[in-house]
Amino acid sequence: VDPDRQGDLAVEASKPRLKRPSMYKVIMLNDDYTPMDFVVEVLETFFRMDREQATRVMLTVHTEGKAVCGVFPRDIAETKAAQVVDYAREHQHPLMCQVERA
Ligand code: NFA
Repeated sequence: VDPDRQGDLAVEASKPRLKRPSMYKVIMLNDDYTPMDFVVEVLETFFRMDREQATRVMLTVHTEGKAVCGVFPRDIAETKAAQVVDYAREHQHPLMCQVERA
């Protein structure tokens, strides 16, 4: 085989295994103790929401029990959920997030 053609043959020999990453929801759960303004700050900081959007999502969690904060590839969803929970713990708040397949 002409060495200059080897790369092309290798490409033909392997299937194009590109797939879009599976997406995961970061879901925030209500609790009785975390202050509303802290939740708004978390949503602004970790999910890049503006004040109005963050307030809306916070109130949805408060009244409905939970809400989706965002949808991300798995690693990013897991990292954001962990960052939120770690940050809440640093401030002695019981705020919880969970990750589930979108
Ligand atoms: N339920 C909390 C309160 O009344 C506010 C809250 C909202 C907590 C969203 C967690 C998530 N202080």
